[in-house]
Amino acid sequence: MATYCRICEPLCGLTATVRDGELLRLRPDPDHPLSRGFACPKGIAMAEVQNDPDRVTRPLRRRADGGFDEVSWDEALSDIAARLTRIRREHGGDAIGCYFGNPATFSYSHPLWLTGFMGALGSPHLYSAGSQDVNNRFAASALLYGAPTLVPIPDLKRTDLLLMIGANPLVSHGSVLSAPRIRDDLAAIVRRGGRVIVADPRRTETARAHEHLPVRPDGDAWLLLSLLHVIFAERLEDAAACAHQATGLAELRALAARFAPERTAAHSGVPADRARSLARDLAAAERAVVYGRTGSCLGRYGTLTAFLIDAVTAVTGNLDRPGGAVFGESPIRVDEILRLSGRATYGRARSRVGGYPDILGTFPAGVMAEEITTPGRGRLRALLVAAGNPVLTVPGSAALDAALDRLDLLVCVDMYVSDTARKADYVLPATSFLEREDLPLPFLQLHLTPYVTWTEPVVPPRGEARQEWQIFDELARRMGLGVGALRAQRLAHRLGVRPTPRFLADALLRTGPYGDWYGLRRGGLSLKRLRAHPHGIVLADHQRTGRLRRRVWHKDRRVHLAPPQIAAEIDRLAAAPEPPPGYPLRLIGIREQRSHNSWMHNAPALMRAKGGTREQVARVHPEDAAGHGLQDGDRCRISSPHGSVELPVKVTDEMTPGTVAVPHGWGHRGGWRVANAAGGVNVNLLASPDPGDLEPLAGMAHLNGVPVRIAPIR
Ligand SMILES: Nc1nc2c(c(=O)[nH]1)N[C@H]1C(S)=C(S)[C@@H](COP(=O)(O)OP(=O)(O)OC[C@H]3O[C@@H](n4cnc5c(=O)[nH]c(N)nc54)[C@H](O)[C@@H]3O)O[C@H]1N2
Ligand SMILES: Nc1nc2c(c(=O)[nH]1)N[C@H]1C(S)=C(S)[C@@H](COP(=O)(O)OP(=O)(O)OC[C@H]3O[C@@H](n4cnc5c(=O)[nH]c(N)nc54)[C@H](O)[C@@H]3O)O[C@H]1N2
Ligand code: SF4
Ligand SMILES: [Mo]
Repeated sequence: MATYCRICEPLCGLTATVRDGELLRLRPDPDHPLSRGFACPKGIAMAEVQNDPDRVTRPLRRRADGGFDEVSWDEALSDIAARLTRIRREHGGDAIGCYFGNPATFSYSHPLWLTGFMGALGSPHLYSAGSQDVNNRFAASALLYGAPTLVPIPDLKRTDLLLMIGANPLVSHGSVLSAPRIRDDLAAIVRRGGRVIVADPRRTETARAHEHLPVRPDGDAWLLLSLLHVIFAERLEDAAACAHQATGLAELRALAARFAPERTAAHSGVPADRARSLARDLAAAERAVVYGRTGSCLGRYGTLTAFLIDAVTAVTGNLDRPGGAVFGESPIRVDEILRLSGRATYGRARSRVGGYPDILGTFPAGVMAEEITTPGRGRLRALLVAAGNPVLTVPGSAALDAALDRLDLLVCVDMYVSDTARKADYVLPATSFLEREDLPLPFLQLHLTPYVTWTEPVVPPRGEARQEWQIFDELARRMGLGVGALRAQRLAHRLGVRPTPRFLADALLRTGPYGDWYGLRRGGLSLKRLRAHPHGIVLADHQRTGRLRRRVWHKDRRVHLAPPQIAAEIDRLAAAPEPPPGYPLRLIGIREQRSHNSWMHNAPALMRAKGGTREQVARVHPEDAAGHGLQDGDRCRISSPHGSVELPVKVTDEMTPGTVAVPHGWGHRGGWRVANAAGGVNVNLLASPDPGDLEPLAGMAHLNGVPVRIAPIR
């Protein structure tokens, strides 16, 4: 049976073999038009997650001794609804919060119902993994285009020069971009005579396959400003494109004036001559594009960096052009729906702790701990965590771990007793993606090749697992709340008008840009038509270009290249304080082929290694190892001003000197036995728990470029 993988963004086609309602195996789908028989080891190993004996399959209630009892759904939901209702009555809806993790975004129904539920409570306490990931990108788009949801993708199939900043798609398979054959797409650029330049502090898998540009962690804004400096100083900008598309060019030119490559080299790690030639190459290329991902997001200047990435693309005349950065169009107008329902916001509200601007209605997860511990009106007293494991993924997570004990109620909706769910009053069993119908809603406009698909569940839910939307719907019903984005919807919901997600999906497809308009347009999209195409439908060869004016939300329909927030960030960058003394090295993250954030370490197929089990290691450059008396395989202690962790060292010249890489999502203490046995540490203990240390424009966690020191353990 054909379905698609919902672990990461390529959404590869999978073929599921099912017997008597049980999943026997998953294989790559050779008939999927985009992945064409590709799937990575994680996708295949999802079969082990599906059938994992450690999966939670009945609601669990925590006992005083820390263990869990199985209870019925009715018992669990009645008690949770009663306790939430009491908290709401005594303290208001704004005492109840929700954190949704990365897997939530791969379900079309989960985020809709979750945000509808929070809307009904009128609570601002909505948090997500976005502040450890991509919220800076949305903030930059809000400033550039007036639309936080308008995120360009690199047109890999037609570009001649790709500058990639802080991404490793040969391992991550691409992010904020759906391109299941990205390895081939990158190779094809070079085959056409083009170039792929990978700016990264580590000589990654992607860098090894292409041109590596070694950089210093957290130095990308310096590098990008130096590129702008050269482009402007040498009059290389595409003046016609800028005059047509943008405002603020003269101001941007003035802002970049103080960032000559000779001055930025020490911060970016890129020698001046190399920055100069890179700027000239970007300007000279017929079709060029800059693309950045998590490595460019999780420093101290993430929004500025994301902004400058698009600014370089725009100034060289490559925005909204074939082979440049293009704005994908979705068969469901997600951005318009968010706008109409008042959810496409940036900075409409401010967090109670830290005063951070909201991004699409969410606040930074880095303030959650203090929102729980800070007294006063709006204190967070009850938290629902859905498809997230924040105890391992937010910065300075020891503070959150401790704060969770101060909650009146913690409910986790998960497939496992995760390291967070371990602390929950209730753990509610969620279906896996193989047990639910789906549509890749938020990814539709990020497809390199315009594409749409629908899948039915391939197996029935294990045990008593339920879909998240059903859980939120039922909780709302028991609390007498109406779920919905709009007031009228909520009222209708309370009166019993409860459209299913499937009904909504069909209506949105049919009335979307490719829709059948209920028969008015022959051959148009509907759920019925999609169901007749189990491998999905390719809608066009390329995303459309030349439509920027229609897509930009600023009133003047232009790209704003020099908003005051960005000018202020550039001042902050230029005045950057010295790092704390005694921490000479910089810590960065690393993703591995067989890990997926914190939740796939219980699949035995992903944990096997030559002669034993995989383990988490710190990668260190030979010079740094020698300087600290460390040899390959030694155990070391890595310390920051906020904490310390101990793990083995791998000495490798793929690191740049002065930089240490440690993967996140290890150090398990949940109900997943294989994962617990794998050992390792929670590297986010080294990041700052202080809300004051978040990036100002998007509340991004500072997880890359963290000052650390390293010492052998004798
Ligand atoms: N140091 C450092 N930290 C990082 C990062 C980094 O690069 N460096 N990266 C960050 C990034 S990009 C991200 S996205 C975050 C992720 O942060 P989180 O989203 O908080 O963590 P995950 O590890 O994705 O945990 C997902 C949880 O959802 C459960 N789950 C899986 N599928 C489903 C489902 O279908 N339904 C439900 N209800 N539950 C499900 C899993 O069992 C797991 O407990 O981590 C961030 N943290
Ligand atoms: N196998 C696997 N695949 C995944 C995931 C996973 O956990 N495992 N997670 C998924 C998720 S949630 C996401 S968001 C995507 C992320 O997708 P990517 O961002 O492509 O993934 P990373 O491997 O984290 O790549 C970030 C790169 O930035 C580099 N880097 C670190 N700091 C800096 C810096 O300051 N400047 C620059 N220029 N580079 C820096 C790192 O060395 C690393 O190579 O991957 C997804 N795919
Ligand atoms: S790359 Fe792997 S995990 Fe990601 S969607 Fe494809 S098969 Fe799934
Ligand atoms: Mo992510």
